[in-house]
Amino acid sequence: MTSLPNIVVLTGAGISAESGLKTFRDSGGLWENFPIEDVATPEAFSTNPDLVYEFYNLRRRQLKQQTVQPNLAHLALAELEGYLGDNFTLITQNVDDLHERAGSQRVLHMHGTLRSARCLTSGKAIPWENDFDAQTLCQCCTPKSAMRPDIVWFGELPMHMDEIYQKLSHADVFISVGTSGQVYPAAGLVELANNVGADTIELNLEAGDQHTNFNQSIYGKASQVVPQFVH
Ligand code: BV8
Repeated sequence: MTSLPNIVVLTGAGISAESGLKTFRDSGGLWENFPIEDVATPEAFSTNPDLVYEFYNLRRRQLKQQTVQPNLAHLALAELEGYLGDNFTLITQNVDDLHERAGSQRVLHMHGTLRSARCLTSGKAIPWENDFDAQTLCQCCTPKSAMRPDIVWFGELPMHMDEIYQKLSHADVFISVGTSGQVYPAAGLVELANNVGADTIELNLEAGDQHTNFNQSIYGKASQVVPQFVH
């Protein structure tokens, strides 16, 4: 019986673009109105917490709009997980829940998630659906402590890195979908995959910053190229 390949997939904002969620660096992207240093750093949170809370409250509200639904790329990856089981690993830089809503069971959100908050006392993540701000207190600690968005900001250690490196060390195939490859350590994962001899494939609208590090690249919209590749 032939063994199934170990496939590791990394997704970025481009996979959610056709679902109506802004990317970061395309024209009209998120960072156009909110420069990175103003909203996605611990320093920004300590100097202007209201702006940072509002940036993530705005994106959480957008995510809950009826028009924002998983697209064919999310669905194809959920199908691939169903077929490969434990031989499939999905890593995302995205903080939306579209992979889960498409049926993906195990999603490694290395930059955190919009639909949780983090207690500043215990560091625990708490499911969170609505807006919150500095006055909203955690229900998990006494005395009630403040919370922060459950997001990994620049200068902070991304989540699940031990598991990500462990899965990559056994990868036969590494597929990158919808990322500009500008943010580390996510952008460096393709080189780790190359180092273990994995076949590396870039599925993106255009060549990302890491395109020379991939064995092959297929350019086009994620909702078209991902299902074609998976099927
Ligand atoms: C770390 C928050 C170390 C979540 C994000 C100075 C100080 C400190 C660190 C650094 C520094 N200089 C450099 C660094 C490292 C830094 C970094 O890489 N900076 C870059 C800018 C150079 N990295 C970090 O700080 C990381 N932490 O290094 O910690 C450490 C070590 C030990 C102990 C403690 C600390 C943390 C990085 C995480 C930062 N958080 N966001 C949020 O607000 O959402 S990053 C942000 O960019 C998002 O998370 C996003 O996921 C990520 C990557 O962006 P993409 O997903 O690629 O999106 P983008 O718009 O760029 O590209 C979209 C692509 O899709 C495009 O290519 C487009 O063509 C394509 N596309 C568009 N439409 C479609 C499509 N493709 C297909 N179909 C379509 N329809």
